[in-house]
Amino acid sequence: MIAALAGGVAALAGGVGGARLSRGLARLLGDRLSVIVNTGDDFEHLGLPISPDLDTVTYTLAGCANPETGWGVANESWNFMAQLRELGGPDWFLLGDRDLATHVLRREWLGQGDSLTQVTARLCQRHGIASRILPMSDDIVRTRVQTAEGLLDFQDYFVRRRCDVAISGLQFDGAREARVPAMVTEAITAAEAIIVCPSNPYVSIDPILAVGDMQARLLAVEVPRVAVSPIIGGAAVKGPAAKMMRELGHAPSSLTVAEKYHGLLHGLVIDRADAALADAIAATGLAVRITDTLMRGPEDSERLAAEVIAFARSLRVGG
Ligand code: FO1
Repeated sequence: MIAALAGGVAALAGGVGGARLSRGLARLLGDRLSVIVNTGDDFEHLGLPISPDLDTVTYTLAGCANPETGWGVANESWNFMAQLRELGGPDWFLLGDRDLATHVLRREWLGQGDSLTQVTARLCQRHGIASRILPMSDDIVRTRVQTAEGLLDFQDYFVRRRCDVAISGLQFDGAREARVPAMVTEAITAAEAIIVCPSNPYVSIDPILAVGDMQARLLAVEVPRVAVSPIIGGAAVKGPAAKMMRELGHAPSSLTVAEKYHGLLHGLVIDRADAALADAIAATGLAVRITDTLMRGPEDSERLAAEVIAFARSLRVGG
């Protein structure tokens, strides 16, 4: 644990890269970390409320995430899927037996009147997680992908279609009317730094920024706001971020990430492989920190988290 940043850190995250940096931040900050998580990927499947990014962050912080996929639970068994298949049920979205318990409990607790924030807090408590994992909203927001074949629901595009169709845009249905939960507002207000994790800027971070007055709230606090680029050497560490950049007319690079976050950030952490872009990124007005950003295991996560915190603390903001 480090004594710096006593007021805490608010991190914005979605997906595996976001979860892995959150893991490092959690190891350093414990209950002084709040992770604000994308719920635009959430959907209802087989009558169950699935929150993939919340669960990925929760399992990763609990140390029980599947290390190969990044999502789902380690040492999973697949009896439910095997039986579902045998009975002719939809088998394109894989729900492991252990993971299934999370979705069933979420259904139960939401049905009893708990908010998604409360459900997530209960799951965190049972996993022994000291950090706060906070859905970006308790209201329903759904990411939809604009393609030549029409509008696709996010999981339809991402999992069923394996991103096999070019995208022309994204929309976050319900985001404008959605409210920022009180606990998210408190986390942002108390934070001594805002950290945007190396998540996909288009489908993980943009939905968070689109919720109600989230962006205004983030901009209102005079603390350093830094991001870690999810792009290394022109490629995404995981997922379709680089492909999306190309399809949306941008070169897949950390410079594109810098331009995408223009106005939101004070600094960007990039990988050594992209050191040649540092001057161009600095010219956009951002401070730049160069380091190894690939996170293979918990030690990498912690080292990168410590660097990101030190970088944020080195930046003078406001006043
Ligand atoms: N991703 C896949 O590529 N295939 C799956 O079958 C799949 C199942 C799944 C189940 C639970 C869960 O929490 C996540 C799951 N994911 C799966 C990952 C997930 O849908 C995406 O990685 C995120 O939505 C993008 O961040």
